Amino acid sequence: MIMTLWRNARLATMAGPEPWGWIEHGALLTEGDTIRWVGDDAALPAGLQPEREVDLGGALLTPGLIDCHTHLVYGGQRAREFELRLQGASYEQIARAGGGIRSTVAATRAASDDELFASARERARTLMREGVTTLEIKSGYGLSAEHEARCLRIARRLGRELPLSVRSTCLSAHALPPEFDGRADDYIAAVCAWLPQLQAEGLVDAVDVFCENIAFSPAQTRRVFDAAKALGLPVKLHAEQLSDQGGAALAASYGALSCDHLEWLSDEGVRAMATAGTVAVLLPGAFYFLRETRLPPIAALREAGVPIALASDHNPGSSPGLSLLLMLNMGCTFFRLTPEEALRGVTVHAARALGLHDRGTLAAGQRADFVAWDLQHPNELAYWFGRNPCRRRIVAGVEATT
Ligand code: DI6
Ligand code: FE
Repeated sequence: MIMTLWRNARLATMAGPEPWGWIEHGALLTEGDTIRWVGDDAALPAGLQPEREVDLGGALLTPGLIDCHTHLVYGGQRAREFELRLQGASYEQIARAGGGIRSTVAATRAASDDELFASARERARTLMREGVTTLEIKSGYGLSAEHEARCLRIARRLGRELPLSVRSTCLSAHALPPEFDGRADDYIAAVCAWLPQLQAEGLVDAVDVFCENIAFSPAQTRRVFDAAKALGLPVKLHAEQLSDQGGAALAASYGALSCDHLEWLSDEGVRAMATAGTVAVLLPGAFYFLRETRLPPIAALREAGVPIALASDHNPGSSPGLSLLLMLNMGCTFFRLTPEEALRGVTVHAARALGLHDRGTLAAGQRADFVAWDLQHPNELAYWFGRNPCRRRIVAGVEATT
């Protein structure tokens, strides 16, 4: 395996005791797709003999960014709904009137595989251009065995065809499809019944539920989680986005990887997440676009030592943005995260929210996913918005283009 020395860089390794895991005159040695050594540029241990050297010209290097919560595969768009909301309709009203998620389900079912793939690939590329190297993609706009499988296959295909890792999450319990009107429990039974097929086809890395008064109840969430657990699949939850359903504590009792949104999270939910080691995934794009005013309990999460991640939540209804860097900025402006917490939120903690232990820091043994930025200091990642300082993206040790 070829060893490459990437030198003359300033490293925010996000590992070790230093703020940012900082190494001022840094270098990094990769062997194939793995980081072999990270340290001072002048201190490469004798015995490690790189075949190739790349001078990074003093660039800032961070771990590859991880967007740990997206709904990237869908048909159509919902700009008209945005107009209606601007005229006073609420997200909940639109959802209850059969718009919202359901309208995207209709557009998704009507789209061909190639159309769905092409539109999702374009979105993935936009995220990648800003340094994303790992992306989670949820199903949840198919809402039948056939269409959920189709969307998850497209997510897998993106991972095969792009220089990008894709983790796919089954969110079949996202909304009630029209053919199950008034029969939510029957729909949940159907979801639990098709989950083993999706799993057998290798399409599922985790299982998610939208637990909300406009979606599924805690009791229904439990049934989906029981089905996931029976298959050995990890769970995560859209919890406490619009109301406090006690979803976070429920998810934590299943050892959930993450609970996401959390604007209405209670103290009890915070404690349960801390005990279970569940990651809090904050989604400032949805908070912004739905013009929410209630903040997730950041101070309580910090105090309890709950790891905080940030993600785009890209979806056509509540967060149509495609910039993870903007989420760093919003995580700081809206949620008062520090810029260092924000970067942890899209590296180490995002990896953990996906159950991945081989990425998120620059350290020996980790996957060689990293980004070179045209920036002086890592705090600038959360500072600029509408500017893309990403210069090079290295995925599994290979310089990638988008
Ligand atoms: N919460 C959200 O914010 C998105 N899904 C979810 O469970 C919204 C999805 C949509 O409106 O299409
Ligand atoms: Fe979401």
